[in-house]
Amino acid sequence: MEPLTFLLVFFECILLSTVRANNQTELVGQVKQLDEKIDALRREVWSSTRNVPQHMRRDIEDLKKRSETSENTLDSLDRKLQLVITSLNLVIYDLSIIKQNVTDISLTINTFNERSIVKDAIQQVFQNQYPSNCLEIKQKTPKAPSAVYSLQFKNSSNVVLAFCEMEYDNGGWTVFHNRYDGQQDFDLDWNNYRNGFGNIAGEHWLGLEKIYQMTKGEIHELLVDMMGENDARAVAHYKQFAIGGEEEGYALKLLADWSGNTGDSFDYHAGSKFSTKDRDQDNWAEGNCAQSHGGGWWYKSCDRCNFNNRYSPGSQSNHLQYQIMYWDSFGGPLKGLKAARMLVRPRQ
Ligand SMILES: [Ca+2]
Repeated sequence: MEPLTFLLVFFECILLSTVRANNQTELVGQVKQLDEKIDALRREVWSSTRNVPQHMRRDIEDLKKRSETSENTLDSLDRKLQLVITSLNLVIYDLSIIKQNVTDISLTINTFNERSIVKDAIQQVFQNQYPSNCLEIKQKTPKAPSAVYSLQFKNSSNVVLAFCEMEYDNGGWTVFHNRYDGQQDFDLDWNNYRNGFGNIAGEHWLGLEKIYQMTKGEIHELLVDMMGENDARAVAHYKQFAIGGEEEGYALKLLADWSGNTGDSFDYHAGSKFSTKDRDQDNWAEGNCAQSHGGGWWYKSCDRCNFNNRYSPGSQSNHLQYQIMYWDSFGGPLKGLKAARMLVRPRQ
């Protein structure tokens, strides 16, 4: 390198380092100024905070306390509101029950009114004469409900009470046997079976004489209605049914044209006289079926069905075979029926 060039480079280096040194000094100065300004601001803020007036501090404290009190009050109100909501729910529930009760009462009143209207209509229709059977009531007043009615059988001066079934199979049926809870004793004598016993509106036997009076003038149909295990229902329907008078031993003198959803276990008894424990009219020469089996029935030697024996629903032990209310082709003699009815209606 030439001496001149060397000198130029030397001075350039000195110049550059001088500029750099001046810039650093300037920056340090600026930072210092900023620090001072920050310190001044801090002092100012501190001074402002300390200079908050005393009365304002009390107000702030007071506001704080009020806020806490308000929160407590709100919590208390919330709990009370929950109690009110719970009470309201209970009231709503009670109201729903009351509403249901009012509906029930209203329905009962309507039914009662309807029955009164129907009873009035029946009286007007028969003009103070008694209907001769339930079918006549049903035909003249189709809305007649199932209930107990006064009847006067044809060619008879006696007025009797009987229960009319007005819904099943178009109604018009007179019930002469009804059993469903075992309250009524059926192990009774001849006079009871002839005249009838029990509560006409509940468990009862209408009476052989009445069945005879009903069925002697015109051919009736017979409906046997049974309920077995698990409320299974079975019916046996005979288009022709009649019994003889007392001098004929109230014999089952007409039983024909069977139909139904179970077998015909009554046919075995067709033609048999009625027997009770004090009147043996059965075909068993050595004994009395009614004494051996229970209540009165159209025993032969002895039975394939019996609705007047002991009331004992469900499966039985062997010693009660044939001793219970049963139907041979609907459960057999070891299975007690839960309920049974026998109903008659003039054949149309
Ligand atoms: Ca006998």
